Amino acid sequence: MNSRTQVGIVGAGPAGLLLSHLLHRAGIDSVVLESRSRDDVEGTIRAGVLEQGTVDLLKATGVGERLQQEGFRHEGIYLRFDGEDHRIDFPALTNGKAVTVYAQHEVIKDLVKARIDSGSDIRFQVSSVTVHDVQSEQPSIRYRDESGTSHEISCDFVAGCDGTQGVCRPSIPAGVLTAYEKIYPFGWFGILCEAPPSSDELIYALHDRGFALVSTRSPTVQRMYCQVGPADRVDNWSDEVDPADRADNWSDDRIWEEFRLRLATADGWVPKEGRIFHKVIVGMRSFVTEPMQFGRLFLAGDAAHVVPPTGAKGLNLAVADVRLLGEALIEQYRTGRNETLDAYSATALKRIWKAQRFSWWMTSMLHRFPGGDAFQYRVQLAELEYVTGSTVAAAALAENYVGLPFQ
Ligand code: RFL
Ligand code: PHB
Repeated sequence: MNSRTQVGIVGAGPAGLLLSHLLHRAGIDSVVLESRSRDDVEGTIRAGVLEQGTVDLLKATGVGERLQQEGFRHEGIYLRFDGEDHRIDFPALTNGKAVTVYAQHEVIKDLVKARIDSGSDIRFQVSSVTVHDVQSEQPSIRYRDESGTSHEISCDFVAGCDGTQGVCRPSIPAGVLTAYEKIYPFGWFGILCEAPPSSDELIYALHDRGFALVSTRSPTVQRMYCQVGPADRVDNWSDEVDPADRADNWSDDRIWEEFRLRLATADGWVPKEGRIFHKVIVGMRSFVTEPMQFGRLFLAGDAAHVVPPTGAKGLNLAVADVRLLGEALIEQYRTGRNETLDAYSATALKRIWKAQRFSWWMTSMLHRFPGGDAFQYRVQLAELEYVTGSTVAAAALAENYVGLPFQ
């Protein structure tokens, strides 16, 4: 079955859905193809921290209502080391900016609803997606629907928003892209539990036993992570590792014991415990592919780059990419001019590399590295002392955490 649209979008994650939304507002048609079901897409637990610019964009484009009601504005984070907290005050250091804690799957629900309410075309549970003729004026996407029927959509442009395991990037011929990658020798063990918040703001802790993070989702659901070693990971790096094989390594008692140890303070802080209902092990890597374009195929979000989660940047980068790509496509349709679209990759990569640097730096400062190098650990502690003791150093962290300007 053949059909036509203006922009064919592969992937209904934050990048694909938001791009479709931005294009729709400018009167441009798109079709979003997603391999998973709507329930799956809306139920995947991932990010939680939205930059100021992400929040402003979602609100300004009419998908920020629930975010405004249910999201939590956080005006700082704590860096905890040597058993003491040191607060980074975002508004004071960034001219009033802050972040909002609002789960990624809630952003997804808001975007899917907006797309469906406006009658737009999202096709879930598709398979065998392939992209064709992206170097011509008339690219196309082929796929099979849930019943196995083959479809072909011809379009003007294709947006590869299909994440780390997608098909768009691998469809680009060998030799066109350059990949830059760094794999870290540890992962994060993440939990969700039913408990009240342990802290009013996120706590990023460095302890002799490794990193720990106290985050939150709501007054009744908390998100916490701790660094785990290579022994807890599978051999190959993977985005999300099903912890089933290692769940026996991590009983609930062991998890709470580890959090109590790593987060201990001189004045006896302990996390508020509750039933753990979700466990995941997340691999840690930095990855960038350049350029983010091949002919009329444009890559955005995790399809083009990945950051370790320590800087809370992945979702925010996906949003920044499609903001830029959306503007460039809108300009192309309105004026027929290609300059902004041709500059998409170079413009996006400037900010992406800065977010890569920040995520790598936060990761390097806050984790124990295997090998037990005592010198490196002392330098990390000195860096934390410096960042929390110097206003300019604290401002550099705050400026990056709340999000660098879009352009
Ligand atoms: P996604 O969200 O992976 O969406 C891609 C979509 O494409 C679909 N897909 C296909 N569809 C059709 N055909 C194919 N062949 C397909 N292949 C794939 C997939 O099913 C999926 O629905 O990519 P996108 O849109 O680029 O968004 C990226 C973000 O999801 C990601 O960067 C963040 O979750 C990263 N991240 C965080 N980012 C933040 O900004 N702040 C945070 O606090 C934060 N915390 C995190 C995180 C990621 C984590 N994990 C689990 C990796 C915490 C964690 C634990
Ligand atoms: C989260 O709440 O999932 C979260 C928060 C901060 C991070 C990473 C993940 O840096």
